[in-house]
Amino acid sequence: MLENITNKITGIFQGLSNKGAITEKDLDTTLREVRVALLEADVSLKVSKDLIKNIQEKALGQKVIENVQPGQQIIKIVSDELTEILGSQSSELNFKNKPSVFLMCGLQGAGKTTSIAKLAHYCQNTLNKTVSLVSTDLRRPAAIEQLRVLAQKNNIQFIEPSSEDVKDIVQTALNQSEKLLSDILIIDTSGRISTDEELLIELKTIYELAKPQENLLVLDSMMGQQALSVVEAFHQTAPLTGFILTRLDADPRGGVALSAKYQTGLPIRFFGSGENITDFEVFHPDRIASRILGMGDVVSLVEKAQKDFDNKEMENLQAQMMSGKFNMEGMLKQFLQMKKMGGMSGLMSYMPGVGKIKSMMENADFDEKIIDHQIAIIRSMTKQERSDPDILKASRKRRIASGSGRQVHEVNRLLKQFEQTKKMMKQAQKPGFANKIKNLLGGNQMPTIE
Ligand SMILES: Nc1nc2c(ncn2[C@@H]2O[C@H](COP(=O)(O)OP(=O)(O)O)[C@@H](O)[C@H]2O)c(=O)[nH]1
Ligand SMILES: [Mg+2]
Repeated sequence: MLENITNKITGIFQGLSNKGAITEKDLDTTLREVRVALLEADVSLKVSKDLIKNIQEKALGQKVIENVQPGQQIIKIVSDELTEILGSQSSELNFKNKPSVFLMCGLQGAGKTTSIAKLAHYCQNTLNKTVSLVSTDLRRPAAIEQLRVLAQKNNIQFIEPSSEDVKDIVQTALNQSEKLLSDILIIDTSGRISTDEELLIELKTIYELAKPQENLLVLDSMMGQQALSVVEAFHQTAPLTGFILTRLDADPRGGVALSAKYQTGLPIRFFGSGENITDFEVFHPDRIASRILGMGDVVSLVEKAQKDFDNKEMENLQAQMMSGKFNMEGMLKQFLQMKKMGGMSGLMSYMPGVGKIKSMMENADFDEKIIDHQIAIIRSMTKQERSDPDILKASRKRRIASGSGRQVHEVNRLLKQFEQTKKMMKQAQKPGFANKIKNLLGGNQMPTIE
């Protein structure tokens, strides 16, 4: 019975290795689709180009995973790359000062005032910080009233503008928030349809006076290709520390996030997902990455296949062990595979029905470093020694020990372990062995191999 299984597994594995690597043709076809997906998600042209180039380099030559089309596998690589770009920096807000000053900037209608109320609400209710708000938006009288109403409705301290001069307003707010013992002062600013001189000069004035710990640019998800130049203009005027993305509910593609992050390296802190005060969430890079690609299903499919692939490689090793041709080369492969799958305990989690052994091993405090030592020892053996360990006598053992930086008794221990494994494998081929293991594991938990 076991022999049949062995042949079957080996067959599958051979089919797999014949498939080889991702070809340039696979890559071209898929990356063309990815390019369209990026542009449709409003990732800026320059960023899309750069990304495609990076991904091209990464994907070429990667091994093909069985049951997955190369195209699908490339999508996974793209998604990983996007997640990395979107999430490679921590998004903790800076609360070092008291009060910590947060400046919010952005174009008119981007969602600054709404986001300020949301952020204040989040800081008060989730982070237990006290917040004061002030508005410097003197251009639209309704803008100050908007913030005042939002503050009152949500029990947030509102500081009345002290005059018609932004410098005076900011200075007074700094003093007052300090007296109020606020943890945070958030300053609202006025926006424009585009980044004109006047807007930027005013922002610079406020920035230099307030010296904010956070300068957050509020970006509308729907702003499209314009995003890069807006980010650049603001960042040059008053160095940003991060972004808040709004209207992700209206435009769930999120390409703007990628452009902004890629261009500056600064984190996207939060996103707005509606008009209510609680429609505000901490930004999760992986979710946005699959949104941008619009191919979330493919990503999880490939992830699953990757796991199956590791399982297959494992089964192939088992097959080799049981075929009686087991030698040191096989043992080395086994150790390497073990390490790849997260050491001994990781390896166990791939095998169904071995919960008992796993907890036994954990209790026994298995030293994962031993695997590294054993790998080093086998690597110091010649090809002949690996295929026929019987020839290993004292002088060879000494050479191997010094070659691998280990002791002779460790070489001996490895050889003993090898013999034991081999013996166990031989027994496994005898009828009734499966039942023995079954009893050992308790009942019907025998690992099954399809
Ligand atoms: N659907 C949706 N609407 C939003 C979001 N953020 C802001 N808005 C709306 O966008 C409009 C402009 O927002 P506002 O905060 O006044 O923009 P400001 O000019 O930058 O201060 C308001 O009607 C908000 O309710 C969001 O995340 N989702
Ligand atoms: Mg406003």
